Amino acid sequence: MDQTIRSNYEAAKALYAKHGVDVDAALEKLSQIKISMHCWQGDDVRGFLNKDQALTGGISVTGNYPGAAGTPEELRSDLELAFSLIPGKHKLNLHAIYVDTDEKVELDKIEPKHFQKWVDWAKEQGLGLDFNPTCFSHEKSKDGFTLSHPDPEIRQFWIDHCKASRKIGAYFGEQLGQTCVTNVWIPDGFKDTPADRLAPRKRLKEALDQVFEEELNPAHNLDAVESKLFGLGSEAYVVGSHEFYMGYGIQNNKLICLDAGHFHPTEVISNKLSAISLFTDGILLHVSRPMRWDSDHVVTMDDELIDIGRELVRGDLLGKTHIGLDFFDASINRVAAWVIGTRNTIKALMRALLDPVEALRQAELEGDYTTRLALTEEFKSYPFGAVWDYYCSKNGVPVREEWLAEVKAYEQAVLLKRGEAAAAPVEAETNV
Ligand code: RNT
Ligand code: ZN
Repeated sequence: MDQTIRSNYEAAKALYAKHGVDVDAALEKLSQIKISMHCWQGDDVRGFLNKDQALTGGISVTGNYPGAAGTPEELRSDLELAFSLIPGKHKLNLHAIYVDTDEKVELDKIEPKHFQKWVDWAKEQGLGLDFNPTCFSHEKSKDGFTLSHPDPEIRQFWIDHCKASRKIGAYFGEQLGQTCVTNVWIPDGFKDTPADRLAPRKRLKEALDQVFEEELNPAHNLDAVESKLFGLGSEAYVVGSHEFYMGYGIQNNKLICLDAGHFHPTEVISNKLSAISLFTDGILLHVSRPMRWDSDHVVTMDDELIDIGRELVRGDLLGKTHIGLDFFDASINRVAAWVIGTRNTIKALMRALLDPVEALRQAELEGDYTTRLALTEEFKSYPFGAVWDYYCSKNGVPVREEWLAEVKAYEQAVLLKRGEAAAAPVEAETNV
């Protein structure tokens, strides 16, 4: 290891030690945390099932940066580069539309075999897998409803799809020896004020009961449900609201998924973790960055990311929280987007692990809020960068912005040779 990196680390360690922070122990803890990196940043949420289907469901990718992955092989190649630039061993989060098969298969008929190539690859790469049914970008979701659709036949199609997805999740978990989280998110909702808010929620509740009817081994698969406040085209009403899934999750022992972009603009998920943790066995996070709406920008080191890390560490919630990422930006290099967002998430957790939590807690208990504020503010300029450089170097990944040169070289050698970008113009749809 570079001598400067090591000596900077030793100096930083001594500073943190003064406040009782054991930096080596913090890094050991950090190395145990797996981030579930989402595959869909690599191809603008297109997938390989119905490649001509436009992205629907009230989510949107803007930008036309060249080089989006067009095949599973291309996506895996991009992912391999991204993972090689991120310290630690992590997970990949797949969506059902990312099937890798020559067979023409419908969503309600997907089976583990259609994902075998992903499983083989994950084994080879030492990665875990998570999964999601894809209840959007499909002929049968075109009027904006899936599991809560008034037509029982359409509803059944989506129920069958979600059931099939859970089995795939369980297969991933069993094959890879680590639990797969299968997360159900549906876009269902109304653009304008509904006449009946209750009926769709009743239908959704009943549909979910059917989806989750079969008991699966929790060591292989855990189910999660993801709420939302509004989407494009479902501004007035979303069937699967926060209250709906908080109730459903607690009553039925499902993980509640909190997506950072799915609440009112000034509402933060960091402040929800301690409360929800008291009533559930586990939580799933979709770490994202909303900008004025659920825009799914690449995660940056902003106050909310730091606060999410702090809450997980201070509430001792790391053991029961599954940390997934959820952003999609087609206006920058997509591999870089993964690297920036994932490195930031890990770095924010590291910062939280380096906080003088005991000293802060003590000050708070004594009513010494002056010390609490003073320490908090001074720690913002403590040399966590030296610790991060050491951690990257120790894990054999590029230090600081050195990773960018690798991404740029890959862009020249591979991405720019791929032709047209995947994202279709969406201006007409995004006038919000
Ligand atoms: C949509 C949800 C959902 C999706 C992914 C692609 O608002 O956040 O998690 O982003 O399933
Ligand atoms: Zn999400």
